[in-house]
Amino acid sequence: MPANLGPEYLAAEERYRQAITNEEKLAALEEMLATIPKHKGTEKMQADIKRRISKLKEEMRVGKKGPHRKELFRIEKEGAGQVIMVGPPNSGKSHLLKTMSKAEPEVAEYPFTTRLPLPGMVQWENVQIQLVDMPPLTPETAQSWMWAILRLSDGLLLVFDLGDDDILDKAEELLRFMEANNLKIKNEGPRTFTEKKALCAANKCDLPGAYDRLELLKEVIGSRMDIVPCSAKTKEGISELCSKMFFDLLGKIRVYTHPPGKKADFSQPFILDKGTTVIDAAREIHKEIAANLKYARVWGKGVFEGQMVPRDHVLHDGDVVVFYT
Ligand SMILES: Nc1nc2c(ncn2[C@@H]2O[C@H](COP(=O)(O)OP(=O)(O)O)[C@@H](O)[C@H]2O)c(=O)[nH]1
Ligand SMILES: [Mg+2]
Repeated sequence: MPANLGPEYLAAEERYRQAITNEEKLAALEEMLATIPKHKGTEKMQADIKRRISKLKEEMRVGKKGPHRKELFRIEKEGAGQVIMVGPPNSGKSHLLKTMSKAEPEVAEYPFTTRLPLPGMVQWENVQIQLVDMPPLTPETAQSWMWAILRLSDGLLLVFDLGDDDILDKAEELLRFMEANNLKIKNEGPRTFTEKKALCAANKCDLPGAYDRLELLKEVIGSRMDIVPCSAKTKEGISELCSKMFFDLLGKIRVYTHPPGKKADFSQPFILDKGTTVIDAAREIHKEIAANLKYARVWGKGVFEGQMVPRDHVLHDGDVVVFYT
């Protein structure tokens, strides 16, 4: 009997072939099992997928416990989110990390100075963002662990050099190279694990002719992502870059809360996803609060001071919410 595999199954199977991490493999296998037509002709295939799932789960279980199987280049996430820098050599990735964090990457005029990923914490207002410096992403230098790191990240920061006359070619080359390696940029709507949000840091805006090249860059890639002109050297645009990383690339907001009758501590925000409702926020902050929530009051955007709001009220950056249980 022919298997008659549908497009959903075939797509999941393709994702399985392209998966790099165990989590990606498992997600794809489970989707294959869910979408495979259930009849006699596919019984062997179903059994085979089930076998692969349990083998992988066992590997992941053992790997987590044992000290030897740790993934070599997994970068432990910290702060509001993990942003990985991607770009051609010499665009100023290491210099940006040095300017924006306390990390001490090597910055040099000659290319290929950076050989390993280096994370640093960027303090912006009252939040921290993890920014990771990487070796350049070119066909000559890319290695499989680099793709894995990009896929596991929360967002990509594409760094280009506004002082470089070849900036357009280099930008297009990088995007093409990423697509050829199954990493697409997608800033709107739901994403699969081969699609990532991206923001562009158009670095070295202090150099002559930078703003003319910026206009050209906007024409070529501006429809696909936001572009922030900045300079690792003069710090121009760095604060806007951080704000866009937090609100747009990571899609986060800051919410403050305090027990009824007390004052809010504005140095201690709760970092939540954009679109979070009052009840979701309560769940993130304390399960017990969520379970017993009677009502909430909000001081902030789109409400009058201390307005009583329903559980599905959507919170905004800077809102203070007080839960009553
Ligand atoms: N004028 C200027 N030079 C920069 C800027 N950022 C980086 N550079 C210089 O560009 C060169 C390459 O920088 P680096 O951070 O090592 O590039 P990477 O290969 O992308 O990590 C170094 O000589 C830096 O000093 C900038 O904003 N303005
Ligand atoms: Mg570098």
